[in-house]
Amino acid sequence: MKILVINGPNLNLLGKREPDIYGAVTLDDINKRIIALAAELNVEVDFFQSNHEGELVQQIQDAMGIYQALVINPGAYTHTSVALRDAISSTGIPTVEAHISNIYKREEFRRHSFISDVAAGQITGFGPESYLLAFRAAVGLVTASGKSER
Ligand code: CA2
Repeated sequence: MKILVINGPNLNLLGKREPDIYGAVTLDDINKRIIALAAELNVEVDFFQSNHEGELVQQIQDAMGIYQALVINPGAYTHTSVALRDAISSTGIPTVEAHISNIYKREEFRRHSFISDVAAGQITGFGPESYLLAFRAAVGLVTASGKSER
């Protein structure tokens, strides 16, 4: 089983700016934790981060036939991107949406996600742990679908 973890704009700054909102843990630290979890669960994992909407769309398209599930934190594109939504929806790859902060406890504009109703589910507000919960959920989805050997 192969799972791709995708991060959108500005998430490369984690641990380097605004630690009061997003914490002191870097994206590299989070990815190391995910690698450890993937080893424990005996699945493969790759990572992709981009600040560019089109690159994120392309990566989702390129994931078809390679990855059985996606974990995505679309960053601010969560609240703006019909293109990302359409990419997830049209590829049909089971996707778990993850957010570090609780998007429902912040500004009103963060309360709407263009991704949530094309994702299998959403995990929001658990800090870096959101990624690990989302990863476990993604593995569970693939296992339940019986497609882990493809
Ligand atoms: O809580 C999340 O994971 C978000 O997806 C993070 C996005 C925000 O626009 C979403 O509403 C919720 C922002 C990511 C920005 O990351 C930064 C990290 C460090 C310093 C500055 C920005």
